[in-house]
Amino acid sequence: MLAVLFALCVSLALAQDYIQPVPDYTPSSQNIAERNKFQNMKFGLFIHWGIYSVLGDGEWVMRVKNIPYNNYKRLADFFNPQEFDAKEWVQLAKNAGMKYITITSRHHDGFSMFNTAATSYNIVDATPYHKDPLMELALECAKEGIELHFYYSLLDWGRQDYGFGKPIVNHEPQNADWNSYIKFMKTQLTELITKYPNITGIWFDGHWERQNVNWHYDEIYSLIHKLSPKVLVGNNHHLAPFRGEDFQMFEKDLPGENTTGFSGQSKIGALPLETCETINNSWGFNINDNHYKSVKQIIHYLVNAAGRNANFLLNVGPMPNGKIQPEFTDTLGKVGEWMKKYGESIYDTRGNIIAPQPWGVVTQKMDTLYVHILNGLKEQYVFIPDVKRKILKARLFGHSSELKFKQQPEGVFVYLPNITLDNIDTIIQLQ
Ligand code: FHN
Repeated sequence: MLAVLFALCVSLALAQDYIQPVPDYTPSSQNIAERNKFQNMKFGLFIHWGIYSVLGDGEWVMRVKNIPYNNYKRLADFFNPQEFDAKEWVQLAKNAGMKYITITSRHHDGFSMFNTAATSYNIVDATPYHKDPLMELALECAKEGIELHFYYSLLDWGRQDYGFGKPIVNHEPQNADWNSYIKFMKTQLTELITKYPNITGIWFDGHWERQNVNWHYDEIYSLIHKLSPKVLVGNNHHLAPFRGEDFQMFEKDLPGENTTGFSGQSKIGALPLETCETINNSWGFNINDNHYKSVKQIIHYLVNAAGRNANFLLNVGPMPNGKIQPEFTDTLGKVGEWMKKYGESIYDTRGNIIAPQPWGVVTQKMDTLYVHILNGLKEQYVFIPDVKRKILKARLFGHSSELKFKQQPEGVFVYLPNITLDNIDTIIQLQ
């Protein structure tokens, strides 16, 4: 984690005002429909899984532990996830109330977790497993109605043509082969989009490592949209969106906040939003990390994101045998129970209708406002400012009896005498 922050600080400090070439872009009607669907899904499972999981020390282990690339590559020999079961992962996501999965197809270590002809450094050719788990996952997702996005790292610590650590001159690394690297990425992205059924998103990461190289987004984004107009392009560059992107993501912070230092320059744009966070403190499997978030913390993150009009992408790092540890599956199951009961106030809603309040947030679907009281109240009423439309009815979610309320030009007071607030979320429905 420290290494990530360090890398980010260095890269931000070195950032120049280089303007990336981006495509002329008018999203197709399929793309607009997919964006809408994406916003309706609200909750997704992020998966960081690669040969690094063998060491149980996170996905940055090669850099953090200074492992030479050629030594690190040997991990492929031990990566044999015999217990991997795509059905189990998809059911886990479904039972948690998640509607999509975003999985690492290739992280910064450059190892491809899918069957690719572009490099033999991939799970089918380089590990004793010899199978393609991403294909199994894609088929299972398609069968179960779960959408699948691929995380794809722009940064590569090992390839010669990327030239990690080489000086950048004229927006290209020196003593590397930048054109070859761009071509390599285009080949892999073509494989991911054309060979795997029903892929609806590419999640780029690593731009921040080289802000002043020419990433050829004009070619890359156009290629993706040409191959499949419905595939949503997002890039975790921690900046305002570039033209050609279809959603904007935030890392370890809600949109508009910057408690972890990733979002200092992430100006919120007009695209659908997503924020990602881990279930403990690590993205990839970390055997030492017991900082498990509670069910309440996760539900609060989800509700707070929805109230700010963002999806929540919650990460787990599966173990090298292909299993997801019980601490995670247990929490996800409990989050799913909550979603079964209260999901109506989250799915298909939109947020940012009313600014977040000290007590919580508001989501909206058609004529209903869902008032989420997350943080307790000082008084026996809740005041919801800026409610423009006439309120006809107020009631506690799941109850038929009506609550007293008073609507004034500045907002609505809903009275809650003798009501014990829920420890997680008290939801009031305003019609
Ligand atoms: O360096 C990566 C990190 O390993 C992880 O993938 C996260 C997920 O948002 N993104 C990068 C840091 O911004």
